[in-house]
Amino acid sequence: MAEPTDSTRAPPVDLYIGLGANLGDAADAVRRAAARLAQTPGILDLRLSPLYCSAPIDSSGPDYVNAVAHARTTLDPQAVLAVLQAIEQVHGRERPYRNAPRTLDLDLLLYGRRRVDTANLTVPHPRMHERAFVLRPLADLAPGLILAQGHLEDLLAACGDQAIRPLDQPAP
Ligand code: A4P
Ligand code: MG
Repeated sequence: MAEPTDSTRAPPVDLYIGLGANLGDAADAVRRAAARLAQTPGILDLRLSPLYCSAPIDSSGPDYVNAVAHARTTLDPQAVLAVLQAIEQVHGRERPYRNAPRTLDLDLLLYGRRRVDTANLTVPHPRMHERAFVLRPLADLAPGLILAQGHLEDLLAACGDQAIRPLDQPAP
């Protein structure tokens, strides 16, 4: 069968991915995961936010390193999830229990304006709007973004009790 022409292919979709780690060299894991994502066919023009240090939310262990990446993608949401899980595996991710400390966690936050609700994938990520460790780096990449729950900056202001600081800023 003939390859579809470019005009039959869907245009790339804006993709936001949350990156987090709190075991081992977490900053290195986040940077290397972003580099792997950037090299993945179908993931285009990847930009990584600054890295942040954040206290665990509903989780345990050391502080997390968190960031958000923006890219454009020609992959469908399930294919993106498969890419994220493959990269987590390369980084030795284990899942002893929910919200356990982790060498690397990659979450599909937003896939354009698409909503996905299947057994293994919910998009937008159902908890992103209440977490400073997602909203703060997201605001660096997409200031003024409007989520279903409201304006990004308003949602971030509502998370004022969650401790987060730029990674290069010493702890108070
Ligand atoms: N899954 C469904 N939707 C998605 C999605 N949009 N992106 C499924 C990625 N995965 C999605 O994920 C469990 C299942 O969720 C997967 O099999 C996938 O099919 P997981 O990564 O194995 O488990 P998890 O990370 O322990 O659970 P979950 O629900 O992803 O946890 P959260 O809500 O993401 O929270 N505190 C700080 N400071 N920084 C953090 O990064 N992260 C968490 C994890 C908690 N506290 C944190 C941080
Ligand atoms: Mg996860």
